[in-house]
Amino acid sequence: MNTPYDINALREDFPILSRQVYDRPLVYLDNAATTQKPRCVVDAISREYYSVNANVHRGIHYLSQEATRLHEEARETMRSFLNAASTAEIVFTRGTTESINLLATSYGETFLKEGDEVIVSESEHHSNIVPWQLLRDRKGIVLKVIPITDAGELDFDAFEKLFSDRTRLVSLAHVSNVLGTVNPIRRIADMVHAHGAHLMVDAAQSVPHRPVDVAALDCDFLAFSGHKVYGPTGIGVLYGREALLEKMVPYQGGGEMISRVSFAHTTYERLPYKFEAGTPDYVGTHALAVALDYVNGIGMQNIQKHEQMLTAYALEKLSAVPGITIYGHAAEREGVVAFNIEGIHHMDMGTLLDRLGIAIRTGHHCAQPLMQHFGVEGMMRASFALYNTTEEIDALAAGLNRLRQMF
Ligand code: 7TS
Repeated sequence: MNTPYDINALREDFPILSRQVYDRPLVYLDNAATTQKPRCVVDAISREYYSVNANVHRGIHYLSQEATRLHEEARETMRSFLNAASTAEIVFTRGTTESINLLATSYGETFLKEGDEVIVSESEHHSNIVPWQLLRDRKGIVLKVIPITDAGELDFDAFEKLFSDRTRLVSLAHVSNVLGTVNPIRRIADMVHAHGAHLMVDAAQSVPHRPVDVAALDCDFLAFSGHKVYGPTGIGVLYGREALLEKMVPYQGGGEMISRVSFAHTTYERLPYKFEAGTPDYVGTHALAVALDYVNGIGMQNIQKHEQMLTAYALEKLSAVPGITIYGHAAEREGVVAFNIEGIHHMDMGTLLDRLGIAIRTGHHCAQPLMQHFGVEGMMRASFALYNTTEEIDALAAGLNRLRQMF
């Protein structure tokens, strides 16, 4: 296998990859759901709990100051990772879902009136659909939907026609969690800005797989989850342009986000703290920074090259499985391959593959409108990470062939 790094050495960093399930070596191909964690990330978590732990931003004592330093250094790591202009633009959240809910609530409350329009696409994850529907119920906004082509790409002619003088925000995935399609965000940002609207990017499936630079993309907001990029669960980021975040009302109220409180009047903290009510997951932020340093150590370009090779290999191998339908064939895609096999329910196949030690995702992938587009209830999905190998894809293809003959 021609990889830009020593994959066997690197797999050693992930202890879980050498465990067995059902007495078979684990083949973990469910990375779009969550990635496994390198030892350095798990160690950072235990090290902080064992030797640093104290609440941040409030203690005069040594431990609190050290925990605060790790937490704020982590914010700088996120800023640099995304190439944001300032740490004021990096809001810590629980993950992509919370980031989008924060945006829908705060942006919606601040900028949107009844009849204003938000545009999403047919291939969004539910977390980039439902928060906007909740906002529609609260404020009477209009939600418009960009259709996709059968290749799984945005239909740009239809997209252009959706804009009106009431369009305020477009919210789109950078990479589809089902089809792997990469949306041309820079081109979209130019379109959106030409119409005087703002662009939110759901980068849950791009940040783990390709360099993401908010300045180069020229997006106004961007969200990602730590657990999909080798970091811990329960921590994520909302990036927002400072000038917009500055105007937006807070999402939640409580400690940390205030400047002065009295019963008559409360003033809010400066950015980004205005959006971070309550004790933050300061261990999670530090561990996520360690994960991003780990990724940077390998090199995002190297990871992307390796995963592109795996994706091409998987598309070739899986295409040869009789009766297979692979969904989407976008010109630019990341390491996600969704498929069905004629006559076999995706859940049955997933259950049997699991018995062979092969972990894939089955079901609607939190994208039911996309399932409706393809006229299916669900799909199987294999998704790759920096530690996957062509041998694991061979195991998947062999498993599919073997099980298909059984049915
Ligand atoms: N947006 C996209 C594009 C996603 O793929 C996911 C999670 C989310 C948002 C939500 O992220 P969370 O960390 O807040 O849950 N996607 C998947 C998946 O494809 N399988 O499991 C979770």
